[in-house]
Amino acid sequence: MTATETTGFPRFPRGFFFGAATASYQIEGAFDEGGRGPSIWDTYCREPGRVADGATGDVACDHYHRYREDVALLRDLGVDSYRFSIAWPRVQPRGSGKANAEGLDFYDRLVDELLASGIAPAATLYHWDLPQALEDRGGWRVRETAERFAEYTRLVVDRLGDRVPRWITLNEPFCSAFVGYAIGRHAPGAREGRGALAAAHHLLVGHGLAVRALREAGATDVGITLNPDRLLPATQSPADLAAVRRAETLHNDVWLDPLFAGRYPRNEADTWGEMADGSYREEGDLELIGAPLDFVGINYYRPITIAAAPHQEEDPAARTAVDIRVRETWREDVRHTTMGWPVVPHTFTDLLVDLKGRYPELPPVVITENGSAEDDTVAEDGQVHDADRVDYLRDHLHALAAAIEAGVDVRGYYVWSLMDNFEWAFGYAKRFGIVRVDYDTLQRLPKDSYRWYRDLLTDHRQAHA
Ligand code: IFM
Repeated sequence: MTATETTGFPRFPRGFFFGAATASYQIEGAFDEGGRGPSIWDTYCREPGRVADGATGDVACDHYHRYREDVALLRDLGVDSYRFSIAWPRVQPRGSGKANAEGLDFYDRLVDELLASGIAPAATLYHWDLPQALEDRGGWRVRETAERFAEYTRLVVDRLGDRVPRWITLNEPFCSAFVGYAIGRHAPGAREGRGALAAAHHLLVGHGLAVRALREAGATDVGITLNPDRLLPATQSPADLAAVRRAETLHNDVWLDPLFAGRYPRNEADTWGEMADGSYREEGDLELIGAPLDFVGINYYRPITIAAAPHQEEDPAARTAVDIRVRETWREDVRHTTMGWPVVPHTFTDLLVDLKGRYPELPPVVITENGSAEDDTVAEDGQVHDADRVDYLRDHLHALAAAIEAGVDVRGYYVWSLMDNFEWAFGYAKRFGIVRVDYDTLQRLPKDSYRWYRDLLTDHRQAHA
């Protein structure tokens, strides 16, 4: 069978690894246990109207107490690796100073449990849960946060570096900077212009400093996770094409250019004008940010179709926000997941091939997230028959295999997510898991997609036996 046939399992090269991913605030719960301090998400969730149904991560999936059961699910699934994130406020409750031993103890136990189950831990150092105390001092708008991030990284790698083989500095800094500081749909909920651009830069500086700390501790498999988008114009009109170029700057070039091309994005003045004054940059930052990586993590879910939109000059908030005058349009021709995201698998291949063409220095790729939120229900037989998710995963894995055949060096794939969890501003309304979580009883129930993924992994092993 070739990788482009979409029936049956796609084929991956020998040595290709498979995993499942989660993130601390989305699953752990235990928000006030073990000396954990408040994060920006604890604060944001308590602000009325921010999160659907007033949901919080206070309990989430209670993974903090049930991690053994979750590792057993991973073991039965047969994954090679588990990608989780470390909650900075568990390690440094106020974002600076000495480590909170109890916080590190939790990750120590988790890592040992994974290793005992034959699963390689992959730790993300920052998946959006900034200690609130640091936000109170300016958050990612200020360079000090990048320096604190390096300090925190050192504490974590000193404790876990002997057993965690793979490290990811940041998850989707696009969301931290722009969804958090420009459009306010994520914590801390700010709507700013220059503040968001400064946050983007300081996240990259924090990444560079963290890489340095990890290298000093001897880490040899280090990367960053980005969510570059496949941006398509709604029409071929000059206005829509210009809107796509602005969106490219924001979604892609801000991150990829400094990391893999040694430059700041070329279109930033056209996109933001004076707001992008660069005053937050210092000499040497580009060298720091562009230090070689062992892999780049890519999270991919859907393409975005872009049309030009007028400046919202009547909205005072929009005037100060990072306003790129674009809007996403709905596609009539394809299925959408419950996130409202269009399912167009070949765009996954296109994105990866295009990235490789545009960034010759791109390191090997690891897909650190891919999956879909679907309308799951428990059937009369007590099972979740999530056929739409199985189709989504199968078609995207075929698209990934096609990118590899086309010459992109992809080393592994993590499904998002191991289990249903707190989907940020959507609360618990969106289910991405291959394991269902009953939020009343906290019981876990593997879905059909879990069994499909397990069979894929078995097939992969047999093919290379
Ligand atoms: O749940 C999120 C995750 O935290 C980051 N990447 C996208 C996922 C789905 O929205």
